[in-house]
This record gives sequence, structure tokens and C-alpha cells, in this order.
Amino acid sequence: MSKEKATSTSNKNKQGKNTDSNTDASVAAGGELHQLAGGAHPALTTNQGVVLSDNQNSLRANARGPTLLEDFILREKITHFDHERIPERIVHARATGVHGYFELTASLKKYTSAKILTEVGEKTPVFTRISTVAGGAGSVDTPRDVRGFAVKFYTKEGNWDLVGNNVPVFFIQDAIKFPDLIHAVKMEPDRGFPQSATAHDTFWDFISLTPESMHMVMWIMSDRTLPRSLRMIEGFGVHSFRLINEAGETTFVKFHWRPKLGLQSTIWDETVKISGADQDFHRRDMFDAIAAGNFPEWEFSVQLFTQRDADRFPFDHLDATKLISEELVPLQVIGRMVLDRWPNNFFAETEQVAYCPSHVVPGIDFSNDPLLQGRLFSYLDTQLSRLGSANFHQIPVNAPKCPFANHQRDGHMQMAQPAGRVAYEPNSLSENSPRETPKGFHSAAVTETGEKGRIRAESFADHYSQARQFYLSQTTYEQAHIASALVFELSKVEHLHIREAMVGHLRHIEKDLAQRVAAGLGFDKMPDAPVAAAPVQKMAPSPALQTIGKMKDTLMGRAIGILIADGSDGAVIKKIKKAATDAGASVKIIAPKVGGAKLADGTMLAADGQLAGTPSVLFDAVAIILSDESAKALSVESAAIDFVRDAFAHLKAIAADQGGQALLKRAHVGQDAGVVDTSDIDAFITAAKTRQWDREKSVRALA
Ligand code: HDE
Repeated sequence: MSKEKATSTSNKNKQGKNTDSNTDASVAAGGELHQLAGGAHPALTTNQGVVLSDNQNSLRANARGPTLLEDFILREKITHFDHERIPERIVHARATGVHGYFELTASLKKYTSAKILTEVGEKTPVFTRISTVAGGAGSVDTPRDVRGFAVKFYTKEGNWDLVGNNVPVFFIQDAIKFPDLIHAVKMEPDRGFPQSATAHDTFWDFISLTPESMHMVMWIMSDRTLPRSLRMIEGFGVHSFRLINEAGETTFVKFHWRPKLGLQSTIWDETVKISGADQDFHRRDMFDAIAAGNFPEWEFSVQLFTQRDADRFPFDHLDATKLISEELVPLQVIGRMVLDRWPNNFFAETEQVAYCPSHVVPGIDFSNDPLLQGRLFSYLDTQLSRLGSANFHQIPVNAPKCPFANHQRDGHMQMAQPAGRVAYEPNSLSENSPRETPKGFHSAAVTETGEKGRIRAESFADHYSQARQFYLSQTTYEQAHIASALVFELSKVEHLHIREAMVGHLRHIEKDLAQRVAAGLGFDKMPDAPVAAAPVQKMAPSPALQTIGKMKDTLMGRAIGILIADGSDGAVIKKIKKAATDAGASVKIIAPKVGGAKLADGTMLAADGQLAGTPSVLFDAVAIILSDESAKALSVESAAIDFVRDAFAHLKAIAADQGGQALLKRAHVGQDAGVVDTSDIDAFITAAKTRQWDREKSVRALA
């Protein structure tokens, strides 16, 4: 007995020093902290504030006997643990959330009374959550998927949630189709896979029977859905909204976010390998950037147009499968968003944040887009099920930062303690209870006429024209990626009739695309095209729809990996590191052992990553600095061979010294303008700012 007691005490002594300052925050809500005599740590307590003397052993009848039901400490701890999870979001479960601020740089006073859009220079706190759509909360960061781009503005006039995506259009026109779309894309219900992938039968079955989704299909098969970093994606409000000014006049508006770092995507083969190398690639990238003080920034722009303008568009702006090109309505930059603070606690903030498109402020209102109209119902409803209470607005990340008061009362987990006798309005019993205010929220005074019914407007019938415009606006490299993505995805579809139906739709979009995909799928005969509900219009190409065209000529936000081993030249490593860092890149040293390598001059250089666990897919460009001897040793090491072969195949710049060149040769890596000698560091830095697009035809056959 006494021996066992001694063991438990020694466990406790092994605890070590706890330097986690978050302990304060988690106990603070409970009031005064119990202080251990003479210690700096707060006392560990139950949720009722009872100080614990033993957190290592449950209460037992004897040293080797049964555990007692009486152990309220064990039961409280385990019960809380059992309920740690809440239902994950049915869509957009996997995400990264960051705090920051929005600053208005140009006033929209002519169009809206909303202070957030009229008070230039005002900084409004925001919480931004960027997500994938299809996968569960524990899925990888880098599937081919749309990214959600949700911003909660804590304005002086209430919370405004702009719940958008990184693609400006959507799959469907009417909210009633959303559950079908999501059931089709999610893992198939009988087998429970695939997780977060569109490359399966049920998705393409639904899509092939839903012609309105063709424009969105072009976007998701493009490189937009393979972002290099969440700091390098655009955001779109998607729907038309309305602005209302002091005089009650309304103007339509579309909202856009543009990343300061420009757009960048990865190559499909690279994306697949990133998923294995680092499942948290995007979350880690954002975390590291915030920790390093490299705060991501987006420009905020609007497209403003009147009903009269809209009447002249060759499509209906209320149809969320259509976009308004920049050529038709130019973007006006009105502000910027900077994300600069990682949440204290992932669950409390990123998981519990509750966005609702219905959260708008006076001066902003909705359009009749039938998809948006459905969303106005869905999000509030989903919060009730996920967060379990109509009081979800009291959770700190959801609470407005302006005063709020009303007569809503009680409910699950009520945190407030409203005083007084009156909980209704109007009343004559209270001097200071909240009252309605004429300057409060007003809906746009819009006249609605026409026949009620389950009707799809004629103006929503054109499903192919903008899909065609998107495809024809891309660079030839991007067109090849779209065709190849379709071949890849449809090759995973088991049912031939679904593959054929899809190629039939592509015939309406662009003959060349249909032929490339048909050839890639091994069809010897072109399938029939379905009947189009409206003629395909010829629309002028819009270069703003490209991804490559929006890549910035910079190393800011990018990462360079330097592969070294024993005997590497320290002076060359230093020079490359400095040039890359000066150009704004982050640099990591990779060596066969994480402890580092002994350089030619005898000094040790510690590594940031071990070769086997740090493949080149994690970098935008690489340098290979090796002694002849190390190059020889690494030429029989598959991780080293993959490192250089993948860097080349993923169109990255490679700098190599003599030893590096020897490794490239042994790995059968070719030579082109993107493979440079370490003596020409400027050439390396220039090449590292882009991808070697022309190389692609030499490394893979694209459709
Ligand atoms: Fe969502 N969507 N959605 N959605 N959506 C949700 O709300 C829904 C749509 C978007 O980071 C859910 O809180 C319907 C378009 C984002 O927390 C749910 C329809 C766009 C996020 C829901 C759509 C989006 C969601 C799940 C068709 C781009 C994540 C959890 C009418 C403009 C927000 C939740 C976050 C989340 C419903 C279509 C974007 C179920 C019914 C179009 C970024 O309420």
C-alpha cells in the first residue's frame, strides 16, 4: 500500500513547469483564482472551484480495487470530456480562423448609410474564417475544393457577416437544390468515402443532370481550387446585395476581396503530395505567417450598378451561377482587411463562430437572388442545431462589440442576468427599457408584383455562355489544367453514361475542350450534346478570370527550401538565404538529419526539417547545395531524388552548385531557364518568383 502511494506522489512531482499562460484565461471566468501556497501557478480546481489535491489517480476502494461512483472529480472531468465536441458544420467544417481589422479607404456615402462603408479611416474588428467545403473537420487542407471566405465585421451598428467563397459563382440557382448538391458531393452514404473529393460517381451524376452548374464546374476544375496559401486567394460575396442611402435610394452591389500577395495555385500532382506531406498545410502557413508578423491583407472592392444597368446585362444578376465581369462593371477599391491575430483557442473561436448571411446592418439589404433568400433561413437554423441554443450570440466570438438590448429572455445557457420587471415592449413600467428607433434597420422599399409559384425565371436559362467565357479567358496552360482535371475526375467515375453526359455538356461550352476530354477518357465517338435551354452567347474574354494572370512577381509570402548535407558550402548557403530573405521569402534548411550538417568549413548548421519529412512540395523554389561526396550518397536516397524531381515537375526554380547539379543529373532532371547555377543568385530569385510554365509539356502529358 505505502509503495503504491509513493508512486502516485512521484507522478505528481514529474509534472514539470507549466508555462502556458492560457491557464489564466480558462480559469478567469470562474472568478478568483486559488493560489498554491508559495507557487506561481493557480490551483487546479473542479468547475465548482474546489481545489484538487490529486489529478493523477481516481478514487478507489483500495489500491487495486474498483473505482468509486462517489468520485465526483473523476465524473466531472470525464463528463466534460465526453461532451467536448459539438456537431461539425455539415459543410465548411474544415477551416482556419483569424482575427484582424477592416479599414475603409473610400466612402460610399452616396449609396449607403452603413457607417462601416462611410467612415473613412475607421478600423472595424473582424473575424475571418476560411474553409474547405466538402471534407469533415479533420480532413486535409488541400483537396480540390472551393474555399469559404467568411468575414464577421463587428461594426458600431451591429455585426455584419459577409459569408462568401473564393469563387464568384455557385453550382445551383435555387436554395431548394442545396441539400441534393451536398449529398452528392459528400462521401457516398453506403460506403463512407471519398472524404473531401468531387472525383466520384454521385457528384458527377448530380452535376451531369444539372446544367446550371456548368459555369461553376469550369471554376472548380481550374487551379482556383488548388490554392498555394489561404493568403493567396480571392473572396467574393457571390450574390448581389443592395445598399440603401439616407434618402432610401437603393443600388445593387457585389463584394470582392483581392489578396495583396496576388493569386497563386499549386499543380495538381503537387497538391496531392502536399496532402500527404502536411495535412495542415494551409493552417500552418497562416499560423506561421501571423506568428512572423507577415499579416495577410486583402483589398475590399465593390461593383455598383442600378436596376437600369442590370436590365442591359446579357444575363440575370439574381442568378448566382453568373458573374458580372470587371469589363462590364469595374471594381472600386473602398477598403482593406488585415488579419493580424491568431485566436487564443481554436474551439472557442474558429469552431463556435456562427456566420449568418442574414446578419446585415442598416444601409445594407438583400437582393431577390433565390439562393441568397434560402441562405437567409439556413444559417440561423444551423447555428441552433450546432451550438444548441438561441443564445449563441452571447459566445464572445459571436457577440456584437456595440451595445445590444432587447426583450428576448431565458433559453439554454443564458449568460446574461437582465434586471427588472419588464420584458416586453411597449410598456409603461420602465423608464429605461429598450425601444424601437426610427433610424434603425429598414428594408429596401421594393415593389413586388407577379404570380406566386414554383417558377424558374426565363432569364436564368442560359447555362453555358459564361462557362465558355471563363474557359476562353484562361491562358493555354490553365486551359490544359481544366481539361486534365476533368479527365482525372471523370476517370474516377465508374458509370460510363455519366462520363458521356459530362462530355455532352462540354460540347456546348467549347468544342476543343470537349474533344480534349473525350480523347483523355478514351472515347472513340463524341457523345451527344443535351438540348440547351438557351442559345450560347459569345462573350468577350475577361483576363481577370485567370489565376496565372493574377500571380504577383514577388517572393513575398513564398518559401524557399535549401537542401544541404555534410560538406556543403556554408558561404553559398548564406548568400542564397540572404537574397531570398531580402526578397521577402521565408527560408528553411533541409538536411538528411534534423540535427543539421557539418559544413565544408567544419561548422555545424542546424536544419529546420529532415529530408524524409520535408519534401520539396512544401516550397516554392529550392536550392541544392551539396559536396560531391554527399551528392553521391544522396543519389541512392529516394527522398533526395524525389525532392529534386518533384521540384522540377512542379515547375519550380532550382538553384544548384556543382554537387547539386550532380544530384540533378543522377535524378534525370532536365535543364532549362529555371534551373540555374548558384553563382547567379539574381537569376534564381527572378525564376523563383514564378513557375516555369513552359516546362510543363516536358514533364507531363496534359489533356
Ligand atoms: Fe453556405 N452554409 N449554404 N454557402 N456557407 C453553411 O452554415 C447553405 C452557399 C458558406 O465559416 C452552413 O454555419 C445553403 C453559398 C460559407 O462558418 C449552412 C446554401 C456560399 C460557410 C449553409 C448555401 C456559401 C457556409 C453550414 C444554398 C458562398 C462557412 C455551417 C442556399 C456565397 C461559414 C454554417 C463558416 C456554411 C447553408 C450556399 C458560403 C448549412 C442552404 C452560395 C463560407 O447553413
